[in-house]
Amino acid sequence: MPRALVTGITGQDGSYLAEFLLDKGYDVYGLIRRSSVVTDQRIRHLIDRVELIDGDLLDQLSLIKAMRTARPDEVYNLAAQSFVPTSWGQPVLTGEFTALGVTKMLEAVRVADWPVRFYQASSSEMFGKVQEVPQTENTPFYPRSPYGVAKVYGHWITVNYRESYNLYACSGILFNHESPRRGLEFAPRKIARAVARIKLGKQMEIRLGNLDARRDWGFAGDYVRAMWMMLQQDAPDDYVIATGETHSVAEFCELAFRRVGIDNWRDYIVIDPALLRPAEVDLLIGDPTKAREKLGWQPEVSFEGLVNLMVDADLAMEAQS
Ligand code: NDP
Ligand code: GDR
Repeated sequence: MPRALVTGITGQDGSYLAEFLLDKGYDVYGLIRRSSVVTDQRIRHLIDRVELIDGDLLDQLSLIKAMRTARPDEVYNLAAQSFVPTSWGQPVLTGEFTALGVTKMLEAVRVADWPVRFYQASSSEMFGKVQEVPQTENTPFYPRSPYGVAKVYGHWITVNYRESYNLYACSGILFNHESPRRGLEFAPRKIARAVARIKLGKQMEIRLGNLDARRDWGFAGDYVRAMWMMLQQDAPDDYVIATGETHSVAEFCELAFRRVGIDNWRDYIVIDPALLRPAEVDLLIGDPTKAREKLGWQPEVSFEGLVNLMVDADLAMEAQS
């Protein structure tokens, strides 16, 4: 049985990746950090099938121990401080987790005395103020937040360990991907949940920031498949994972409200200046040609399909609570 160690297993992507790897017959180990509250909601249905190991990206020795316990063939480094606005409030912590945490995980992989393949969760936020449209693996980076800057470090240290130590290390440059398991603070989930609550009469309005920002949004379930595919190739490489379509936050709102039969959606939106960012990423659109041609990867869920599945899931959840 192949063995995998997933950092960030309690997050959105970690939960989908763990399901995917279990279905493929992997022994799945997940790194979990201590908390005074329970953080395993997204993987509770898998809890008897995965092995959780205590550890923290900030603690080098805990990562080395996790490697020794799991003895993985593949490491998926998904753990990070992943919310962009928080990165302005806590830039140092974001750098420690999201940038230096990658080096700590790579060091733990480097000292292992068996072959390990490594995946780093890089981000379209590295493109920031985009230098080219659409963005490819060769588009220069211009990050616009401490989070984006930290991810650029994580990307380059992954490339550097590949070149310095001949590690099988890949950087997946993933564009925004969403699901009903997305954190409540991210725009698509915030909108889907609010629309469901408005439909059910539990909420009157949605407070949002920039409605004009455009993102290339896909479904998380499709994107974790690409992570695995990257580690099954003959040689390690970096890939853009995206749909190749871009939509505004306003379009997301419009479709979400339409799903519940509300056309006058703008009447429910309140623009809150506190939600605007010090520096915005206005437009992202990825070119997934390399992933399609080399990995054979393609997304299966469309933009409208994604909006609908998220609103439907939140409607079902809100109707019960
Ligand atoms: P989430 O925010 O849902 O999950 C983050 C995970 O990291 C959680 O399991 C969290 O644990 C864990 N974590 C945070 N800090 C530490 C730490 N110091 N030590 C150990 N674990 C830690 O993120 P996603 O699942 O959405 O994203 C996964 C990765 O992909 C992240 O690196 C993100 O930056 C990146 N990414 C995400 C994209 C997206 O659209 N979703 C796009 C591109 C990149 P806990 O539950 O304890 O908080
Ligand atoms: P992003 O995702 O910053 O792209 O990072 P988010 O959903 O937070 O923002 C997308 C866009 O929506 C605009 N926006 C709002 N955003 C939030 N969160 N809340 C609001 O009320 C709101 N109103 C408008 C934002 O300004 C922005 O333009 C996500 C994260 O998962 C990162 O970890 C990942 O690397 C990138 O996607 C790719």
